[in-house]
Amino acid sequence: NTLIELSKAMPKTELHLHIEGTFEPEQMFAIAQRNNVELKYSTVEALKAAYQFTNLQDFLDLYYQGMSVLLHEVDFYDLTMAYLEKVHSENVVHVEIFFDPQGHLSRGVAFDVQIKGIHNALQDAEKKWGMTSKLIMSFLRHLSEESAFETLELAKPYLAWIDGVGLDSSEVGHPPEKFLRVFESSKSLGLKVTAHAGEEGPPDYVWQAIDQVGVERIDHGNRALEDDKLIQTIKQRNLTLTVCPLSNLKLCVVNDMKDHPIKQMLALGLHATVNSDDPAYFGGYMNDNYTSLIRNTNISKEELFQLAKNGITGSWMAEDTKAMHL
Ligand code: ES4
Ligand code: ZN
Repeated sequence: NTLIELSKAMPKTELHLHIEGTFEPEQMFAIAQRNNVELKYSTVEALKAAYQFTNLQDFLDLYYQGMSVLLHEVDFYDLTMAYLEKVHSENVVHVEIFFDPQGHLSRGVAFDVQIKGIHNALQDAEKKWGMTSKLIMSFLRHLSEESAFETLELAKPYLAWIDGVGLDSSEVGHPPEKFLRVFESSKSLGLKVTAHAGEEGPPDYVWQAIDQVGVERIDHGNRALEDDKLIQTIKQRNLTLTVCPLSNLKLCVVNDMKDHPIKQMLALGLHATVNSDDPAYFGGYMNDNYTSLIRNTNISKEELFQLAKNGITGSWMAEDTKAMHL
């Protein structure tokens, strides 16, 4: 299939990627062993067999378990470098990755341990391959505003390494407005702002993200399509949607890849992009996401190019760097 070959060869960006969601079972067992940590599953096969989710929470329960073997700086380095090597081989030239500091702080792993490991891997990828990156610290929305503020405080010595803040974890019941003040403080520190919205949560959460929080991007945004006025507003404000096809399928945000709304988003003039979210859990990395769209929808070459272009324009690269890629 020439479209598949084309999508593999295109230079791509990844704008929605949780580094803890790149934890492949084999690597998880290897790090568990060297850290003398016991996993709830005794084999790689048993763990993989548990990757059958019907919603976001099913997945998150396993995701938090999986990351519990990460203890030392080298663990964060190895995790990040394995991901970067993988996507370098897929012609990804720029990545903007989330990490969840609170998922590690709660287990006694210090902020500096986490960020040093991740940052050093990002730096090495730039030295080795010229792959550029941004790092986004994400607040866990099922935790309190106070906990998010404590996390922001811990990040202050590392602001030179952090480009923005995000909002992830269990969406329903934890609207963006819960974190309005944390996002205001983040912005005043010079951080960019994005949030997961409209993955499982209603269009109103997307409205809150854009009108109250003032996000520069929307992560997922699928349910924005239920509200015509919201669609027009997202379009008028040139907001990028970081869409995650295989994630949507695995978490039952869509029932069939044939019904994936990404072509509809493009037709509406929305700036949709293709991303892998948590590739180790959702059945594929960047190229697998494109391949699945090509196999299951009648997506055209022009649409594939548009998605890749949107990944450049919607990134947080400097404007002159974007121009170089376009
Ligand atoms: C996530 Cl797919 C998704 N949604 C919300 N929070 C997350 N954390 C990691 N992956
Ligand atoms: Zn996500």
